[in-house]
Amino acid sequence: MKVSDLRSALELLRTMPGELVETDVEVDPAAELSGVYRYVGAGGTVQRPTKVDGPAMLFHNVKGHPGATVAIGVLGSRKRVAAYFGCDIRDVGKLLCRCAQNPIEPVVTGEAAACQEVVHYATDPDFDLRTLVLAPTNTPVDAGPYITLGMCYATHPDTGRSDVTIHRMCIQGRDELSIFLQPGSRHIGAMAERATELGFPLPISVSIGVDPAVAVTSCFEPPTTPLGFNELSIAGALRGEPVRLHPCLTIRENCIANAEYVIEGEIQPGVRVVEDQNSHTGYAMPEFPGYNGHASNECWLIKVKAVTHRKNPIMQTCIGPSGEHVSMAGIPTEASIYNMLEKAMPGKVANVYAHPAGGGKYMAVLQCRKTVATDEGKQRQAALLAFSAFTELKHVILVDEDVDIFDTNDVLWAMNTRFQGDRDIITIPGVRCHPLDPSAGPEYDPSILERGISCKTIFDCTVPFHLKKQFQRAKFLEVDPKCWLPDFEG
Ligand SMILES: [Mn+2]
Repeated sequence: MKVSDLRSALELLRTMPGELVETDVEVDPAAELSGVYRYVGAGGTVQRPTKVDGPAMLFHNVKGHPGATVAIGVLGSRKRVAAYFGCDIRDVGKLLCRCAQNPIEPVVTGEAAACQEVVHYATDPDFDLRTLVLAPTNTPVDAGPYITLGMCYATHPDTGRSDVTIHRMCIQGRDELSIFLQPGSRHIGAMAERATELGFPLPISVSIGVDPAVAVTSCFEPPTTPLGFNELSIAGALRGEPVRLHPCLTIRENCIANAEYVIEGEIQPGVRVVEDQNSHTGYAMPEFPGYNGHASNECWLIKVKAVTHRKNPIMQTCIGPSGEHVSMAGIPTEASIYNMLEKAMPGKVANVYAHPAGGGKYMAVLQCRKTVATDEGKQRQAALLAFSAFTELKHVILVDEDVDIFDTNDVLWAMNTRFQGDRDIITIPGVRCHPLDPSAGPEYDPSILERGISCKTIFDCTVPFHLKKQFQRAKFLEVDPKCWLPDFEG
């Protein structure tokens, strides 16, 4: 079954038992919808109880938005992501790594685009983003309705190179969206800063509800995708054909032709707005580490010129701290770390897992291969390389090849039987990591000079090479369980 857009991805899910649930019961997009999905399948770092690897969900009856559907959790499990990409769950990171090395650039098509079946111009007096775009408010204290899975697409004013990145965007008024661009960001943010220097607005298209290949690859970051590397070319490589773009109607920019919704607008040069200007709660929305993000006073402003969408559009959304974020942030992280390790020490690290407990960014588990005596110590070198490949990484757990890195029980088993705290923990304090880690700041400990500075730590749970014989796991007789249970799936 070929996946090329959100609808074909949902069709694939319908063929997989237990991966998609649907409801026709009315739901309020303001806090209620996310409240429901928190129990059904959010996982990740979300408040417990929640369901890890629960199903994706469709809400067909959303208060105030007749005819529209909300899809949530589409990327919420590694199993689903692997199915969209047609690979084993253990190989998703490696597959993305290969695709990043063999990109296929997107193409602009002249054919009628599905995303423009219905068109609304901001010049129409009835135009209002709040009714046109079904954006949920995730918790009662959020700044407002958020577009959480908008593929922001813009072009650098100097180089003409385009970039796709996901940013949090809050609906602020009838034709106004705030967009949070991390200061010093090397993608869309750098383009907005350059356009501001030149004194003109930056055209931006926001495509929502797209092929999962686009959603995941848009989360690649430097050094794998430096400024000027269009991540849509990795999605193209994943599909073996270019992503199809279509010209927008009101701005000089393209959008993703088969998206469910497209918002066309311009980032206003030099204008900054308060993110919670309507709610005054002080919060933005829940972020991937599992805590409420603080509202920014420095959001950029997008003046919206048009909204286009399919007939009966499907709004795709996610919960910030959910397993879905892990798929999007974590899998490209794995690809970037694996890429770096394969270049520096080919064959010495078998696989990488960006663990959900770190939101896909803070923690990685490396499966190390020690085959000769001189491999001893290379596992720690691998950890250092992983830290340099991905600056936001805080904890690296090293295990041997006989440990299943995707099975947390097995990783913790290695920590319990192949690790001594006083000799196998390596700490590297005072390194810039990530500002959303609440323990990374001077109030936590005066030795931490600034917010976002952390102690990077290696937990070496590998067996010292010379002791390998003494650490053989108890072996069972090799059998085929299907002889006893024909439906058994390992
Ligand atoms: Mn980008």
